[in-house]
Amino acid sequence: MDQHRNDYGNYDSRNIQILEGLEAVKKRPGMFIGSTGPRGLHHLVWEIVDNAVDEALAGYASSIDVNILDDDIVEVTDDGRGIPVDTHPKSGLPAVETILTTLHAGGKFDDKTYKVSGGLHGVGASVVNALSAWLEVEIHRDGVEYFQRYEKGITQCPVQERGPTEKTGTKITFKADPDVFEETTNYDFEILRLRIQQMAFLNKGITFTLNDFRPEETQSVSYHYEGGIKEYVEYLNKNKEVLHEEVIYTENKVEGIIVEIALQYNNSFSQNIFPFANNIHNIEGGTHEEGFKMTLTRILNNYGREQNLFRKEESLLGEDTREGLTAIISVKHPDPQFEGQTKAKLGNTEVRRAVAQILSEGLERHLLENPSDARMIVEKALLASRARIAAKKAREATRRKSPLDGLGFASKLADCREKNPAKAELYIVEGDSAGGSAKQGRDSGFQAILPLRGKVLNVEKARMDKIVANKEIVSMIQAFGTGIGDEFNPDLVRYHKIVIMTDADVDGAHIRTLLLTFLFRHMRTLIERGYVYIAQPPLYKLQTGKQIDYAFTEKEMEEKLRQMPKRASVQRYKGLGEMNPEQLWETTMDPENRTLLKVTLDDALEANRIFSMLMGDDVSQRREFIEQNAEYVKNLDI
Ligand code: 1YM
Repeated sequence: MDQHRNDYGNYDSRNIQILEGLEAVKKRPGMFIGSTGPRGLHHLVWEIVDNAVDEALAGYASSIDVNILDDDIVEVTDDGRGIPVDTHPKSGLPAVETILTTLHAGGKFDDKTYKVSGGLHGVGASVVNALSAWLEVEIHRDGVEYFQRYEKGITQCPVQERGPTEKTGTKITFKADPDVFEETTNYDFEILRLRIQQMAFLNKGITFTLNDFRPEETQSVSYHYEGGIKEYVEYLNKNKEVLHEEVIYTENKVEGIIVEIALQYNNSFSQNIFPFANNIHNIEGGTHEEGFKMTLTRILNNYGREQNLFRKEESLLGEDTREGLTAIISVKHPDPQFEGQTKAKLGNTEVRRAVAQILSEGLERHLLENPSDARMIVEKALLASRARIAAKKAREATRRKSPLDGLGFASKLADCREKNPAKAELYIVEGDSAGGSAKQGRDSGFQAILPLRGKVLNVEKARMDKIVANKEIVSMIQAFGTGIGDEFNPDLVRYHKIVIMTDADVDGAHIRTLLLTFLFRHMRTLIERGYVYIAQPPLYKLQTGKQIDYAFTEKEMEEKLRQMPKRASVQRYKGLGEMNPEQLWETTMDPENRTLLKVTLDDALEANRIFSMLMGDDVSQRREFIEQNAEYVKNLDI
């Protein structure tokens, strides 16, 4: 086929440019959508939804529907003005065809309009088109219905008029190209649902509907939050005991930047601040979060001082004012600059000022109008401050003096010889007997073993002074080398693989959840950097004569049993302790054979909610979750 021939039978320089753009996307899809794995696949949906959200934020659309159809087809509809179809002066093509076939022609069509919504990649609909086996657009605009179809990004027909219409809006239907998304083209309802719900929270007043029409899994959800992020904070605090009934909410626009802030304190000890820029969660924070923290500390100190709530010499540090805080900061900026390791940190310096100004006004007013809320909040921060000072001494004991130094009171660590963190592994093992097997079975060159004997503290219910008094936690902090609290420094971590190895029973699952909760609440960066793993010991040993094999699931065991020539004996491992050192090495610790599950936190907000639920006080919520997610909990724990 002639690469440069267009659909109207001839070719021109403009068409060559389009094809070159398409080729660039197809050659390096990862550059445009991050990956061609499941993440990249779902990203296609977000690119199209973002355009619909922009139309809604501009005030023209009120409903956005996402439908998953059979055969991995997705359909996104809005009730906005419809993408324009008139001829675009530069390309000489209809506007709709231009935005669907030209790279970077997304919303910045002319400088009058700007995209508010837009993912990390923010590459626009043309990339989705290029990476789709086919894509169809249906437009209802000015009383006429229009249609166009593309295959692998190439226009199949001129824009067609299909007759009169009463509605207005845009529908884009596409099928991801299986030649590009080789791993999978199957959409995960839960991934789509979570992000759509989040978009509904972040963009108040818009109705989002997600329908799964696939025959096996027909289901449907709809979200509409009149209160926006105020309702988001209520939702995040749902399983917690709140300190004041009303969520503090403030919103304004300065220098073209829209800022919305919602916050509410609960009686827990963890801080949960979630900053967003243009609907993207910035896990590394940035200027909006800095402006927020700075201002919160200043305002609460001022209030406490003015109301004589402090003992003399007393003042609040930032961390004191964030204990038990749930907050959403959402800014919408015409030209966001992202930086940091994951490009998920907001860099625009003017945002710091905008957030500071808007939070100052809103929070000061709320405190003055609600003196009982104000008192509760400042007193909670004061308690945190006093506990911090009390904890300081205890924490000093957790510092390692030198790597060779005896580890103080709690050392059960069997360290490895490797000193390069990138090559060193730490196994955290439940129980002394399993710890013993692991110590004998390991390769002491690069594998360290830390057996846990006592009960791991539930940090969800403990303040720092109690945390640093827990022997098991202290021995972990010492082994990691990172410190904790305001001294926490992930760059000092001594192992880039921290492997949790517990029994495959209920107690093991409980200990694992406690450990993950600790890491999530106090060492989250280690998880974000991909240093935390879960070991997968086998559940069964199959033996015929001298031949031994292992199975990790019941299904695998049955299958292997069937394939064995003679009758085999089956042993179900109840604990790690039942394996001898060689078996433990072979099945679970040998890098050549083992499987490790990496713990990821794709959605820190959801993980946060789940941890609060699993570890908090509300038993009925927890039971319901476990019943609904039994399989999931068994496999991944979070
Ligand atoms: C299902 C996806 O893309 N909706 C959508 C897109 C546009 C408009 C309306 C729109 C924008 C403008 C004027 C404007 C876009 N138009 C363009 C471009 N839904 C979906 N709804 N009229 C309609 O920005 O001025 C880009 S996106 F460039 F053609 F105007």
